[in-house]
Amino acid sequence: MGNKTLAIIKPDAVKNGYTGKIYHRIIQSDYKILSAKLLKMTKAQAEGFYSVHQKRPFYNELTVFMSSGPCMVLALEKENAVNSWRETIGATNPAEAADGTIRNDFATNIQENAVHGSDSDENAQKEIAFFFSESELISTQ
Ligand code: IDP
Ligand code: MG
Repeated sequence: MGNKTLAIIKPDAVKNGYTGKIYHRIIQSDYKILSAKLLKMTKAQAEGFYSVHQKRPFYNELTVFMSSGPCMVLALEKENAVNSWRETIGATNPAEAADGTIRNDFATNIQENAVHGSDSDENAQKEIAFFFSESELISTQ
């Protein structure tokens, strides 16, 4: 059993029709999908999810964007899941994301950057609990 991380296929990627492609990459990169669901966050939910960024100048714009349309949230498991997933997605700014990363291939700009990834095991646990109950973390593999 590996560590867990929270991934989100953000509203820009869903709207642009990349959900299937990104889901496929996740499977190809050997993550176990413990759970996945499509949802549309309210503004308040997006504010809660990104509360660590509330002092940042982009906080309002970011939470408007994250509540602007459906996204897919996924609980992933893999050895070293947090760092591994951050490598798979690439840098926050797609202009700086390495070739072959999800953000390089599918992001629009630094805000609408296709996917989310947790930044530590501790935050991964909190973020997974934000969207999933224990009984939803099941895995198909
Ligand atoms: P991360 O998603 O790579 O962990 P964070 O710094 O945690 O990046 O920022 C959270 C999210 O806020 C980013 O994924 C992006 O959507 C948005 N964001 C980060 N920096 C900027 C910025 O300078 N302008 C607009 N949006 C930003
Ligand atoms: Mg972050």
